[in-house]
Amino acid sequence: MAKLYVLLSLSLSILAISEQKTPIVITTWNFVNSTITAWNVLKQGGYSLDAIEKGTSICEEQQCDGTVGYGGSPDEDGETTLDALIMDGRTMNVGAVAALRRVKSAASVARRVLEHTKHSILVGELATKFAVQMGFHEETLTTSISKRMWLKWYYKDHCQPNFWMNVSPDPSKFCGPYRTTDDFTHKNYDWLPLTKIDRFNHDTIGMVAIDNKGDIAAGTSTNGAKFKIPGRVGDSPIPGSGAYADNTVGGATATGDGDVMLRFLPSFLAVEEMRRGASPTEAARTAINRIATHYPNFMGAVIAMNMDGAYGAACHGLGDVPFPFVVQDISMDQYKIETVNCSWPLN
Ligand code: SD4
Repeated sequence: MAKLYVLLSLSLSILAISEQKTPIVITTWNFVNSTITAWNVLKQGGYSLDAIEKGTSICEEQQCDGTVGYGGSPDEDGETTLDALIMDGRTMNVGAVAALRRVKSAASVARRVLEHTKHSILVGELATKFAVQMGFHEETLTTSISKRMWLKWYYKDHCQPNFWMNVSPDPSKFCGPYRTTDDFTHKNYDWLPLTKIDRFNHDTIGMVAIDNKGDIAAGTSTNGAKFKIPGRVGDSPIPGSGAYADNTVGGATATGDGDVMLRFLPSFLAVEEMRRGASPTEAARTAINRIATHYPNFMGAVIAMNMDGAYGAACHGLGDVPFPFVVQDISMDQYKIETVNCSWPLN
């Protein structure tokens, strides 16, 4: 009997080892370098929050496809501003910055908000002041590329497309200052991506990681929407929208048309669906479906992961282009790029 018990528990533990999925990190789009960086933290027994900060920071430094970090997505005034979030699923603590000006390391500033304040989100110029107090360097986020992009939009494209609705510009100009009018001439921006999304036009980095202590963390970093109205805050720094993590369930992160997505807190919804027993894929689909019901033209994706390291994703509005995300877990020798088709039926 004792022998049988030993044998049984041995085979159960072998089963457990072979099914081991954590530590694990998942990352939106194919931001491979960020995934590798986060994985290196996890592999060495590091903390999930460190993996998220380091992984997203690399994307900021490398200006991942121009949509993360400095020198991308200039606003209407030509300035690049940054949004970032970091969430600790062990403590449910959050740090975030939104519309951060003149500081490159948005993810690390978000981490300082989490660790050195009782607040959750700091914004704009005053977030910059906080960052400087925390020892961050202030510098321009404009590059020759972002400057050229803005000059073309302003002078050649006459400030089109833009995010205004029901307004008209000064009659002598193509662009602002705008005034409200019922008889507006500007075309509404109907939540179509400004440019076709392909592998060279990626979006926000969102990451979820579980470390070898079983603690989960999630985070995001982005330079937001191209030619946004100055002061705009997207979904990425909003807890429950850009990302969410809860040690008792799992985590999720989102990318896409942030102004619309943040109205639905898709990351929170995905986590809550998993709490109710949904698989990560089902949970991500529910979150996407909720948005699509109201905004059939929106573009976005959600990736979700439970505490066993099972993960899934859903997306919408990318046309025939599948949505890629990167995964690395303890069972893999190397990261893996997964894709999900966006044309699953919306019911
Ligand atoms: C934003 N969600 O600021 C971000 C950008 C993004 O696909 O992910 N776009 O709206």
